[in-house]
Amino acid sequence: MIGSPDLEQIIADAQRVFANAADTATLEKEKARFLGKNSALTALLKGLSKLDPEVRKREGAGINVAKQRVEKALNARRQEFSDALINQRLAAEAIDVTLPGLRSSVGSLHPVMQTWERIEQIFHSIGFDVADGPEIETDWYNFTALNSPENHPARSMQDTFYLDAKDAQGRPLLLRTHMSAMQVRYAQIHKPPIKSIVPGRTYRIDSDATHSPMFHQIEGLWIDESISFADLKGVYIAFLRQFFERNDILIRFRPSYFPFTEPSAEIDMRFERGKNAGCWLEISGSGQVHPNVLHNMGLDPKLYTGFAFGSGLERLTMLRYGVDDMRSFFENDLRFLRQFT
Ligand code: 2NL
Repeated sequence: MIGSPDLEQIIADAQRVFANAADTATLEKEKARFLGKNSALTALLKGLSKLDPEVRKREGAGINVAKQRVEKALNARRQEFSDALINQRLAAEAIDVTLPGLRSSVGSLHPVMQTWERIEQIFHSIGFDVADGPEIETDWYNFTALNSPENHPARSMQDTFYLDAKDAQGRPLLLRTHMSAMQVRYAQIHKPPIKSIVPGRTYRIDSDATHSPMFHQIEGLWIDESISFADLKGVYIAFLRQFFERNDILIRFRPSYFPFTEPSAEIDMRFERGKNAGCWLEISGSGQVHPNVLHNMGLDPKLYTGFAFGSGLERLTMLRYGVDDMRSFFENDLRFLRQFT
């Protein structure tokens, strides 16, 4: 029966049906039809028992060959499905080694911090020591030592952030309103000549386009046997020229009042060329250290004199980069901040 039309038909049917199976589930279902218990091939094999041994042997061999060809067709289709699956996976998981790597972006210093570091570096280069101290101060260091009378309006709750807590001596604690408090601490533990700058965060109840409740201040102090306003002028103009990286800067002193200095002056500056040319800008407070303050530092006012100044870092940064609203520094808008990287 080898080559019998029956068997050839079964093989041809199986080959066609397997080849047309759309997926593995269909293929495995069709396998039962051609090779399972109720298939034509199984029926033929069962029928062999009724035949003579001679005939049975010959026909059995033929049926087995047919069965092998059906199985071969089945396995070929199975192989096609598993190849397709692997190829699909390979395509999906392909790695493009030419793509740029993923890397986390590098941050940068806030513009006010850049000003801070720049100023430290400039003053350090002309012999000033850099100091830092507590943001929570005592009433004594922030006001009393600085010759601010007990009933001075700057002490009122409106102008300052007071803490509920008190210090060990029961004295009121507050957020420092200027860096002068730290200058007093510094002067108490150093001997003249005292040449220090103290940059830091300061706090006042003040909030509009040119004032922020927290702002950064840098204060400078130089005390020795004969330090005068002339030294202040020389130091400050040298600082401004380095800070703005230009020489066409003029400054002027405008009489003012601070409890901790006498005489006191505002320092105004002016660019001779370019943006803002000819326009006086208030840039710092300054003065000769008041004798009472020298005394509170533990220094003899008859022996020593000195100058001090206090400048806002935000203000200096605004002028250097042409920023016109101080609040931009505190909004954390990356589109603004990235301009300073
Ligand atoms: C301001 C004004 C100023 C000082 C700060 C000072 C420090 C000591 C003694 C005397 Cl220890 N004076 N500092 C002097 C004059 C003005 O700052 O409000 N600037 C933003």
